[in-house]
Amino acid sequence: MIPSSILAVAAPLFLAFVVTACNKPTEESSGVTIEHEITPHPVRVGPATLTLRLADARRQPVTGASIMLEGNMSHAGMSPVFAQAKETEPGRYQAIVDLSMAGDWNILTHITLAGGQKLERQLDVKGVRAN
Ligand SMILES: [Cu+2]
Repeated sequence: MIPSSILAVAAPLFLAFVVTACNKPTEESSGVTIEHEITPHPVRVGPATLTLRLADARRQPVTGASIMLEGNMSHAGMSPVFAQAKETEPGRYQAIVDLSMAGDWNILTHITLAGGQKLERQLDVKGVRAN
């Protein structure tokens, strides 16, 4: 077991690493599971609704988290799109992300739990269709 004081120090460093090397999938140390769903399906250019469900190791909803989304495309030279998720029911968070171009996107999910712990998760949204 790693003492929690070390995790508290390591978490911000890990966050910085993820932001820099954003193709690495994240491994959670918190036991929090994150399920996601994106609509419409298939995804098209324009506003997409991203729904995230957070549950703890006992499968209870994780409430009171603050979630910021950052959408990036796989090519260089395009500025990211940002969205803040709202908790629509306990443990369920929803955001509208404006996918402004057809192609492959990834959505970096910055999660701050009620206790201050930060998590990162990257979601691939490939093949967004032109309207
Ligand atoms: Cu683009």
